[in-house]
Amino acid sequence: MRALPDRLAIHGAPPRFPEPIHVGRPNVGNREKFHALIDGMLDRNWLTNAGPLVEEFEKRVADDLGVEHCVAICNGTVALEIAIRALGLSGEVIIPSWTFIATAHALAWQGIRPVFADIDARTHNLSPASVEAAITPATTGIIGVHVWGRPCPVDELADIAARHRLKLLFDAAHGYRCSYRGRRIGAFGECEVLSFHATKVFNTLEGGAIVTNDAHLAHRMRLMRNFGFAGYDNVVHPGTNGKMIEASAAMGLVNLEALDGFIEANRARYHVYREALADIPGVTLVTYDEADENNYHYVVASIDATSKATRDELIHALHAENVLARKYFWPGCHAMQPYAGIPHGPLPVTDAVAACNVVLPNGPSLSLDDIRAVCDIVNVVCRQGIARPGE
Ligand code: T4K
Repeated sequence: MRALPDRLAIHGAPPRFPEPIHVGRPNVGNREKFHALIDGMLDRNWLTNAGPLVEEFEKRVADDLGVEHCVAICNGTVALEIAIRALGLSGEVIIPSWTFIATAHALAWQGIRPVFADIDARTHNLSPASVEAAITPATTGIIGVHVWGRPCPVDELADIAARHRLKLLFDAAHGYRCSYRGRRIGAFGECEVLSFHATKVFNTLEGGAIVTNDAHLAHRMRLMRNFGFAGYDNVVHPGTNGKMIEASAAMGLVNLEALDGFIEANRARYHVYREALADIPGVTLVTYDEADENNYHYVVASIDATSKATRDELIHALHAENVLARKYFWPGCHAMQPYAGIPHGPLPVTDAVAACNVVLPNGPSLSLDDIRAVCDIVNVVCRQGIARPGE
């Protein structure tokens, strides 16, 4: 039986962790290999514009995910913008409100209205019924988001898209090395968009990519990420600057080699959380389906009314201990200032999840004992509550 802390930092004890521990600490592979790749880049004096490292990175990612084409982009948000434009979306596009704000911004930035649909309480992914109810004559597409790396209901969304002649793409920012019914995320819909931001399980410093089996779409997106240039002086398409730089591809090549280890470390820590949080009243972990491949990057819990502390009280107590747990994606995109005026259907599950969700730190930079210590704090706070004024 573990001895639980008898005093917490919110009550004046020193914080359990001397330095902050974060949800999104970067995973970094072999430094010597990274330095060697950077030296090679400097020797060639070729820093960006479809250099050899980016080409190699695209090939490796496409092979890894089992897709024909990978178009590397400077970040996931610009990758979304390019994919949306390349697919010709306009008018209204249905997305979950329960996603990182970039999914909504990538549409609104291009004059397209994001229409928010509700999610499933267990998986936190789009509810097909809510998507279908949100379709109007102005709808041109659906963006499914594989939230926490849990796959969307891909087949149901594909069926809705086909019946209503809508484009279907996926925001797979969380979904690298996760699978849906045995097939790796990356090959679904017209295309899927990846993020390799520093805080993702697999990072390229900043970075993103669009993966697809559609050769024409990939060709168009390659033009679009490079100002529409098809050779010197020959602009054949409207475009932007969405290129990935060589230094990012170097980081990507090194991290792809190390990815199995990152995921194994995540998985081991997720299982410690699962076991240690299992019997705490009011605390429920979002679980991963072991029949599928998962990257276990996000450890997500909900704190319901049977806990003695509210979600916000728990986060307050964790932050005092230097555990920087997050409320991703509170309060939901539909309630964020730029989108608060957009009409939407009922979002009861999104609102309920937003009120109780907490994302806990994970990753190889934390030891298993660190994770146990985080669980001890959750245990004490949620069983005992924290003293409120007047108590
Ligand atoms: N779609 C979805 C569903 C997404 O989740 C995202 C990004 C996107 C699209 C867009 O992809 P990108 O354009 O970003 O490629 C973070 C990330 O910035 C964001 O990439 C991610 N989703 C989102 C879920 O989380 P923040 O603002 O909450 O976290 P941030 O960047 O402040 O980092 C969190 C903590 O990690 C920091 O407090 C400290 C630590 N950290 C961070 C960085 C950057 C480090 O220790 N080292 C670092 O280098 O958004």
